[in-house]
Amino acid sequence: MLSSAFVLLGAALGVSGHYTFPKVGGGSDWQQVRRADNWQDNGFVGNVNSGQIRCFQSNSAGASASLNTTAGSSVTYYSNQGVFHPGPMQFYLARVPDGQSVNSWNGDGAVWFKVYHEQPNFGSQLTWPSTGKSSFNVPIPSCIRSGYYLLRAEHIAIHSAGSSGGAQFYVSCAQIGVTGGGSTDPPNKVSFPGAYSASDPGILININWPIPTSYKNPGPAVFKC
Ligand SMILES: *[C@@H]1O[C@H](CO)[C@@H](O)[C@H](O)[C@H]1NC(C)=O
Ligand SMILES: [Cu+2]
Repeated sequence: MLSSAFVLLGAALGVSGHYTFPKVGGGSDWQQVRRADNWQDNGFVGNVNSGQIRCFQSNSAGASASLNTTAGSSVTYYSNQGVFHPGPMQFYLARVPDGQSVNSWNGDGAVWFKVYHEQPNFGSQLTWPSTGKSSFNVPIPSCIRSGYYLLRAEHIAIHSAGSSGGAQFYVSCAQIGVTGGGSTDPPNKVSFPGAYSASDPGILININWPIPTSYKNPGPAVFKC
């Protein structure tokens, strides 16, 4: 009785975390996605300088499997429940260096390039294409090299991002093998942590007043072949 009252209170105040991104393709939860530290509590990363901002892991433990896909196709990434906070979905790829294993590589260095981010619709309030969705099609660029990659899913919840540290990052990394690729090594890659600053305009932002008329996605531009 008491504990359920606390759960309700937590939900009403929005203090509890809310979703994970545990699955890709036809797999099961945390099979091809590395088990994130929030797998039980649905929590979020609040500090952009934390090591957890990369894959929401403290240990870089590999997944038990990888999902193979073809360059130029797309991968479906799933959340465990509908995304309901306002804010952008974003996806990044990082290629596992030759000679290293996708099961143990930790994603260190300026190796991440963005393959997707969403923009809101502007009006009397911002609305986001991701709201209510629990599956997301991630485009795998046709020109990138074949090989293994980490695919990083991120939803940045900005409902209380008007003060520094208020944005909530829901993150996980899937292991994917890409076949049929080209020879392009995307430019301007970034590191995690490092890609974001707490004062980035898309991270420190009050979406309630005044209602923004533009939104700058955190991180680099989306890579296009
Ligand atoms: C999966 O992708 C990797 C990386 O491109 C490749 O080496 C491997 O042969 C692929 N596996 C299958 C079953 O196609
Ligand atoms: Cu929440």
